[in-house]
Amino acid sequence: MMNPRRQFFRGAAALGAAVGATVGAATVPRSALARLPEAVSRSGPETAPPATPAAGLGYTPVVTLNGWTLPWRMNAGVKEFHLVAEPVVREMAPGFSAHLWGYNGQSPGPTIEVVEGDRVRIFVTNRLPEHTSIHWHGQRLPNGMDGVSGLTQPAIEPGRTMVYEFTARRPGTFMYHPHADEMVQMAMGMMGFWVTHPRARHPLIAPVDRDFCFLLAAYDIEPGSRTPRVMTMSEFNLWTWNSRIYPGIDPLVVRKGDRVRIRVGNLTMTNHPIHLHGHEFEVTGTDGGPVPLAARWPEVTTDVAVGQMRQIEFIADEEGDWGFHCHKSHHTMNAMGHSVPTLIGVDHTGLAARIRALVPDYMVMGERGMADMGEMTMPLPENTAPMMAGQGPFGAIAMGGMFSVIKVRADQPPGDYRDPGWYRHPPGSVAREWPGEADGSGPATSSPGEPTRAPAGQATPGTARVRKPSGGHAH
Ligand SMILES: [Cu+2]
Repeated sequence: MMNPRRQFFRGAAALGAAVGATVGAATVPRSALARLPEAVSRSGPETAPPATPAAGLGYTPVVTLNGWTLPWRMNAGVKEFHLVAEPVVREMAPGFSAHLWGYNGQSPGPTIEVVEGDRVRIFVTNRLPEHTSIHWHGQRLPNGMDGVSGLTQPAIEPGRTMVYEFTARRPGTFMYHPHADEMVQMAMGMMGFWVTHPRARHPLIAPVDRDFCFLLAAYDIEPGSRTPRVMTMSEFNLWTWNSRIYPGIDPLVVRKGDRVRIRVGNLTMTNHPIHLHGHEFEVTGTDGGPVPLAARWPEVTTDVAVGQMRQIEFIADEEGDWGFHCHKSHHTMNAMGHSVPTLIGVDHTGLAARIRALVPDYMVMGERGMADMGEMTMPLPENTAPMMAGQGPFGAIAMGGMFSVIKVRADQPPGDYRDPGWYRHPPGSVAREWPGEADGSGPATSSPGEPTRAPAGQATPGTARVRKPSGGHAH
C-alpha cells in the first residue's frame, strides 16, 4: 500500500521547503539530510493507479505494471526526488518472495515521470552494504551527471547521499540503473523506469489514452531459496516483468477504442521478442527517441535487445482477454531444473511405482509433454514459484514468467485500471469441440455452418474432405 505519509509529503511540497544540500553529484553533508525530500517508500506489489488525474496535467500519466510513480516536491522551480538504494523483499508471485536490492522499498524502483524541459534534482541515498551510483540511461545531460562511478563521479558510499541535477531535455522512454558493481547490482534487481512527456503537442508523440511501462529483468533463484545467484550469466530461471512472474503480473486493462502505449526496457542478458495477440502495433519510439512516421510498420512481435527500450502503440479495438508475452517459450515458465530430460513418448508403465518404493515422492514428469505441470500440485519447497501456473476461465493457463493479459472492454470507464474479471465471450464465438468421432469420421448430424457429415465407414486416415459452397461435399 502507498505510504500514508505521502499525503504529508504533498503538503510539504506546498511549503517549498528549502534544501541546503550541495548540488552536483556531490556528497550531501549529514546536517542537510533532515531537509532532504522525504524518501517515500512502498511495500506492496500492486499496480498503483496514476497518482494524479490526467485532467490538468497535459499528458496521460504512465502506469507502472506492479509498480508506482515516485512523488516529487517543487523547490524553487526544481522537481526534487529522493531515491533510496536498499535491500528489499519483492513478492514475485503470490507465495514466492525474493530478497532483492532496489529503491524505496521495491524492485524495480519507482518510476520517475517528468515533463520535457523540467529541471530535475534527484537525491540518492545509499543504504546498501556496498557503494553504488545511478546512470540515467538515454538522457541528454552534463557528463558529470551520467552516473558512471569512477569515470564521471566518485561512487556513493554506504550511508552517504549524493545529488544529481539536470534538465530533462528530450521527451521519451528511459530507465535508470547502477553503474557500479553492475553485474551484482542489476542481478539483484536495481533498476527503474523514467518517462519524460513532451511539453507541447509533438509531431511524433501522439496523445494516448493508456500508457503502461515495465522493465524486463531475469533472476537465478534456486527453488526453495530467496536470494539471486549473482554470478549467473545465461542460466536464469525467473523471467520477470518488473520483478514479477505470471500469474503475479497484473493485467493491462484498457477501454475498447483506446490508443494504448506500452513502454518496455530490457535489463536482462538476452533479447525478448514481445508479442501481442489480436492487434497490430507500431514501434513508435525507442530510448533513442520517437521513430519517424515513415519508419513505422505494423508488427505483432518486436524484439527488445539487451539494453534497449521499445515503445509500442495500438488501437485496442478488439474486445477480449488477449495474451501479451515474450515469445521465447522458456521465458513463459518459472523456476525449474534445465536438467529435466525430455521424456515425450517414453513408456513409464509400472516404472513410477517401482521407483516410488525407493523414493516415496517420486513422480513421472513429461511423458505426454509438460502441460500436466500446469495442473500438477507436487510437493514444492517452501517459497517456490510454480513452474507454470495461472487459472483461466477454461482451465489452467500453464504460463509463467513474462506473460500477461491485455483486457479490452467496451464498458471499462476511461481512466479506470481495475481488473474487470475474465472476458464474457458472445455466444458461439469460442472454439468448440468437434462433435464427430475422434478417428476422423463425421458428426451424427449436419446443418448449415456446421461441419459436413461424412458417410460412416467411408473416411480413411489421410483423406481430405472438401466442402463446396453449394453445400455438397466431395472426397
Ligand atoms: Cu524473453
